Amino acid sequence: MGVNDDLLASAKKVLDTNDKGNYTIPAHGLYPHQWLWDSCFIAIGQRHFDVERAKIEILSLLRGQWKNGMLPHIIFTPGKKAAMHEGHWQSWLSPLSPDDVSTSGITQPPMLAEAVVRIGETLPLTERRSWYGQVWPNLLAYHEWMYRERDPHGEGLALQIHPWETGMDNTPGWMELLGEHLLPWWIRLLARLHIDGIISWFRSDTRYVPAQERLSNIEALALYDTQLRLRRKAYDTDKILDHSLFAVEDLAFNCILIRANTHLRQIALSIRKDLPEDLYKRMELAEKTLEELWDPYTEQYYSRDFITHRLLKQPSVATLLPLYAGTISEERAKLLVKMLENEHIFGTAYPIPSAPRNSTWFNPICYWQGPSWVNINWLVIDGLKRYGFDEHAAALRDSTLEMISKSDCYEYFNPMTGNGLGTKNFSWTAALAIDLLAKEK
Ligand code: 2M8
Repeated sequence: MGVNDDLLASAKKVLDTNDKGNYTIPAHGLYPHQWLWDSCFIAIGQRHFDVERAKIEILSLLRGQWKNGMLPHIIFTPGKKAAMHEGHWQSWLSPLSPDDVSTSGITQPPMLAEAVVRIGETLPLTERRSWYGQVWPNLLAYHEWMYRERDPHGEGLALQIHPWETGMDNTPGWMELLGEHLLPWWIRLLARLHIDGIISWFRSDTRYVPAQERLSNIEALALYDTQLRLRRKAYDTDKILDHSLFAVEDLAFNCILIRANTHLRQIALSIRKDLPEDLYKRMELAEKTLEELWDPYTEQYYSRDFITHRLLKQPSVATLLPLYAGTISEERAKLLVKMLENEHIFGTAYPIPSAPRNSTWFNPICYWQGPSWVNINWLVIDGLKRYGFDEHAAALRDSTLEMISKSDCYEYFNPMTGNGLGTKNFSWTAALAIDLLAKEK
């Protein structure tokens, strides 16, 4: 067997191990529930060997949809206690939550349309249309919710109310923002007195993964405190924004949404559905508003504070995701590719570091503050190809596969050495390895 066959076999084994029948958990121990963008990436891999199972992965996400259209970021496996569990979220506090499953009260990057289309690509035309028709009402309701609730001023960008919604939990920009003025006094006091070590006793994530590879105690507390504030408002966006603390327009999230909008339009065309006019307009506006996130001085895109409209100029790998959105000019795409090549920024032995090497935050082993992540690489590879940077895309695909072959399906990787970090047997790494291998043929 060749190296790629070995990788394919071990990746399939990971997905098998994490398969709960109708959905796949990201990993045993640390992540025993169903996560939104994880399942979308998982289905993108599953479609290559069992397209019916891939459909089920997506349909099982839809069982968590709230009455207002929101897709929650977690659907809980009953009775499983982990760092995240149903009692912590209490989604039943909201009348909009689904009746028969417990979920979180926030969303995650909208990868759903991408997964739906990738599954569709593997189906013959008639079956593809019936697949699109099957998920259409839920998909449309999700996008309508996004613009109705998360773009209340009709500006074209969706806002996120918790770092967990962006999927990049402790990315430097969020930690800087929380640290600036959003932390309650008691967390500041713990930090100042250096007694946050006691928090380690209450953390379950560091039982599975070395503490230095996860968020710091203060960062973990900050995220939990932000979550409790959302729970107190029963996850009602209006009430949350009244006393808004964390409210950002995340660059990565909005790039994924713009790409999802493109897919939504194509799906609508293929099954002869009309998009509601208001949604259509919002989707067009989104592409224009993305350009407001461009900073001409540093020549890159950033996330933005929802309230003040200040650009949050703490660079991260999100900087490259406008390539995936696919609506920026070729000129700007070239500038982003230059950053990807630059060895002082993103050009490591095993790219792409989640925080640039020249950032004061860069830490090659800490979660979203330096390690390379396979899902982000996958998004960037897709974007590079669409802008015609085929060689860059192939090089990134090869180094990504090499990193996984070398270390196995870890959650994230040291960008300097390619060593695996976080939890082992991680589903999206496995699923996207399968997808990248399929594209090699
Ligand atoms: C991580 O996030 C969860 C909270 O949602 C956690 O820290 O417990 C992130 O890497 C996120 O992007 C991912 O979806 C999730 C499950 O893999 O884990």
